[in-house]
Amino acid sequence: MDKFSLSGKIALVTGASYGIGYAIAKAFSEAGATIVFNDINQELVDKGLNSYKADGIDAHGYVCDVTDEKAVGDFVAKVEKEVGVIDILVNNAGIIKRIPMCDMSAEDFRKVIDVDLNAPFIVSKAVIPSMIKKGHGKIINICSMMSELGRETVSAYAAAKGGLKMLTKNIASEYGEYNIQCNGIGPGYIATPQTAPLREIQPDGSRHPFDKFIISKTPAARWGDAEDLGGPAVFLASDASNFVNGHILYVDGGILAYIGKQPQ
Ligand code: NAP
Ligand code: GCO
Repeated sequence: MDKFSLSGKIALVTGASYGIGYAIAKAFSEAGATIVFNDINQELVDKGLNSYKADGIDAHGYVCDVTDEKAVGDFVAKVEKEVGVIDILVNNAGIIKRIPMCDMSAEDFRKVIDVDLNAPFIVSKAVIPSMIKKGHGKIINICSMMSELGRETVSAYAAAKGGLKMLTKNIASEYGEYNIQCNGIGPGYIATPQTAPLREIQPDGSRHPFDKFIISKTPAARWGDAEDLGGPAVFLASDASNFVNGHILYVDGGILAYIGKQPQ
């Protein structure tokens, strides 16, 4: 079982003050890793540090906008000086803008692409050289159901997450010979702040229509919890997955396998 241990490893999880990133970082810590995370402002980093401390985790938090290539380069250099070379990178930071495509501005479209696709490229590019020197590395890109499926109002997000699936495969192809494995995790519908608008209780006290829709489309008949992603992430970050490369592991309760429950 030592193959699943992350002892002695330094893991960077981007955008991990809360949500899925936080849950993955917590699972990594429980597997022995040293946790480094960033968020977009000091308030969020402080919030994250307090949460990690409350969970008994001595995390290292930094302010960094993952879309800013120079800031990311400076951030990674600072981490390497203050903590050590990054062994595991999780490109988790992400945004979504739910707008019908023909109503969406090019600026909004570009912003989603910038955070959800360009940033994983920027951060991966910043950490790979040291992974090559060290002789190993793990990169995990947080993809989505929208890496495979479309739906109304998420054109930019789906384009970004579809692109992230192929960036994952390309990093795997280009850097596999250096013992760097790059894989993706495709969460299903997870109960986090990002999906809170889709689960809001209606004025009459009923569940949100989209909430009921997702329950009908998920064999597990529930939304995922961020903690459901911890184990799969530890697997992809550990030596247990050293021959897994370019794979997108869907952690979705079975959504992609299921046509959906017949309406009653
Ligand atoms: P979330 O609750 O919105 O958290 C995203 C985190 O990323 C926030 O801390 C956010 O900071 C940070 N962030 C955003 N832009 C950033 C930037 N430019 N630089 C640094 N940090 C930035 O989202 P989540 O639900 O935990 O999702 C995390 C990842 O999983 C995202 O990539 C998302 O697309 C993906 N995902 C989510 C679901 C789901 O159902 N929740 C399913 C599949 C995939 P702010 O608070 O300032 O925005
Ligand atoms: C949406 C949701 C989804 C989830 C996730 C599903 O509006 O459809 O936000 O996109 O965030 O990506 O895997």
